[in-house]
Amino acid sequence: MLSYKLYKFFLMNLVGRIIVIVLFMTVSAESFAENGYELWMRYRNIEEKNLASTYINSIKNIQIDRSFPSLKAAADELTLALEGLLGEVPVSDTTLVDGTLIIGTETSSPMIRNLKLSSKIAGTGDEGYIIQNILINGKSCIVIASNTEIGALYGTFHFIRLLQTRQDISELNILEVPKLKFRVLNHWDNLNGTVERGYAGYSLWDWQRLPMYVDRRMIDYARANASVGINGTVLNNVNANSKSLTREYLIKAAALADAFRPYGIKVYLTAKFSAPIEIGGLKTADPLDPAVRKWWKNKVNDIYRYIPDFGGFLVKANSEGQPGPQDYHRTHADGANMMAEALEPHGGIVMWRAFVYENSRNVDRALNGYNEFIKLNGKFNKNVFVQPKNGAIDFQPREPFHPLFGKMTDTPLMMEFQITQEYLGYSTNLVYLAPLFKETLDSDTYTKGKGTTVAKVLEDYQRSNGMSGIAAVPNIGSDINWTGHLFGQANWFAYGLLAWNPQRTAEEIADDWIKMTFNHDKDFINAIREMMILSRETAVKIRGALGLNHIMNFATHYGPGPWYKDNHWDARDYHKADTYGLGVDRTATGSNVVAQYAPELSKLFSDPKTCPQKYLLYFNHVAWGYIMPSGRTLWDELVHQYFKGTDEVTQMRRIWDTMEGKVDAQCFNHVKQLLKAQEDEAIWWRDGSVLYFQTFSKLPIPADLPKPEHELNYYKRIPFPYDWNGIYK
Ligand code: GCV
Repeated sequence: MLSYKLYKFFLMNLVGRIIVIVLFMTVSAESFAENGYELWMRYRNIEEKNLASTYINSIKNIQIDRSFPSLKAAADELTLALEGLLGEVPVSDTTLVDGTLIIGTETSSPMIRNLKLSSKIAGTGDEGYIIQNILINGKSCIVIASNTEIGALYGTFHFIRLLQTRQDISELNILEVPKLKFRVLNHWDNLNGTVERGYAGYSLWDWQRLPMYVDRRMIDYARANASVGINGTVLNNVNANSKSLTREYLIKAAALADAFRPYGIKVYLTAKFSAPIEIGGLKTADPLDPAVRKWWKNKVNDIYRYIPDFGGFLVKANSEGQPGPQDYHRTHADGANMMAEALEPHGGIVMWRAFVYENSRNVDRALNGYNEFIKLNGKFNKNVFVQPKNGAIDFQPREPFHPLFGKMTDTPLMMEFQITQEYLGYSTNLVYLAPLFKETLDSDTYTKGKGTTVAKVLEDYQRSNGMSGIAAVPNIGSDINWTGHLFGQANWFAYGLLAWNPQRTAEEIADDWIKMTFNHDKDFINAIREMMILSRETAVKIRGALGLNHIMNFATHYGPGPWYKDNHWDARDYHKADTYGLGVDRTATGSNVVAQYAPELSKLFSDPKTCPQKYLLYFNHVAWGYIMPSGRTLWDELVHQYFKGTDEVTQMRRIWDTMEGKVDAQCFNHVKQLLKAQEDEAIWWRDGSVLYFQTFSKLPIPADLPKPEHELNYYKRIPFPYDWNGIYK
């Protein structure tokens, strides 16, 4: 009754109508508050008037042939970007004026053909491009040219980035070629819509409504990836479901492939090794069985009928309960080659994961991947990548590089990073991962002498084996801001740019991301960059100081758990705390992981005096009283690291608090709340871990540091409500 009265009042009464309008405007303003959906493709008006008019004068006419799908995508993106950044969209006709932007290939653009740039464009390969200021018939033009349409799209995104980051565009002479050929995202999305280790909602793929309905979000996903050069996506979880290879799901995957194609993104699927049994009706999945081989051939032929440019398979075999060739006493190479042979005629590849370990407390897990695969070096088909994680354990906050890098001389390795923060506080924590990626990529393997960095090893496979690649498990989900934490977007962005060029620095990538996501205020950029760069070291101090790792709560991978144990797993195997000291002896007197590295490194890692402090406890069991480079004992240093880490989170929170008003209020509050949670959790990690390790060291907390507020049991009992295993297993 009341609502009817109100309704009548609003409709009949002039004042009421005004109230309705004001209410509507308020609600609209609220709904237009920034929610992070645009990612770094946030094209806001350039406020610096002079710069904006310089850009407007330099881009008056766009010449691009929209009949090519990727060029149409480039034109659409430019329209969106220029409308947002400059407030107007240039004309698009064939007249040549000062400020003509010409985009395309020698095939799509007669103008580019006439410019005689062939020799320069030839050097850009299949995906690269040039961006250049050129005087054509006395007119100042900008040319984005490439061998392929996708190269031109990448060049267009690069050009837009120049505008977004306010670069001078009057003397451009850019030539870009990706350093790695396959730049892939390995989604861990399940067919039921959940995402393994995904902390940004549910899967993006709407299996129920595909292929009839392809959400606009699929295009935005493709735009985001193309903008940073990602060219492949594995749609489903490595803990695979054979159903994804059935006709029903292939049709759905094909619809996604169609949507992604103009953006240069190929679709890949995970292949469950036992699929011939589960969906093929065979009695075995033995890779040497002719019927099984035939089944895979037919299945692959079928896939290519639906997806003509299908990328290939990603396989997790004989790992964590997944089936594999060893079930039939065959090798990983036997399994991979069977699939590779089926894919080869179509140009597809196999990405065979090296994440295998014996689930036994008697064997150091760090040894397994190397031992299993080194003996198969050179035994794989030419279209097979072996894919190790960046470290030998499991996407830890810090690990030394996987010892296979540099050692698999005859089989190409494809790096696997993790963008989703499985061990880094999910999407609650702000941890900028570019420094982690860089640390691995820049690590010197010494395998072909000093300077044989992991990045170089990856890149060199292009020359030696004709293929090179990198993959990462993304942090993307159905959350409105895609990644759960707004700053998680920076990790997706950074991965893409580093996959394109591992030489880029974490700092310059952070700068670009901040400018594209937030604003151009110098103080803001400096402070936020500093906070981002610091964030990874901070996370390490709290979750894996001095080379510790895998000491989280095992059930959830969230929160501290150096005390954790169940029937199969004991955190003590990963830290080996005892009354003598701390750390895992992986030298010759221990599990001898050091022997898997080049002699230079093996020697370095084996001696606590020469072992880099960041890997000290990964390779050595060190006495509590050992004097560290700081002059403190190991015990005091460890406790100091924990306290420094939590202080740094507080510092991050305070930096952000000063940014109120400099970023959109909704974004500000989102990050503010999460940083507070991060601070509380850091204290949980710190106090719980310090008190636990103290039960072994029996030493007091250094006098200059405060004592934990509670007893050890308090920290052990803190529940974590989101029990991942309970929900999804
Ligand atoms: C996809 C870790 C994770 C698993 C993941 C596995 C893998 O063990 O906890 O969720 O499974 O790595 O990379 O295969």
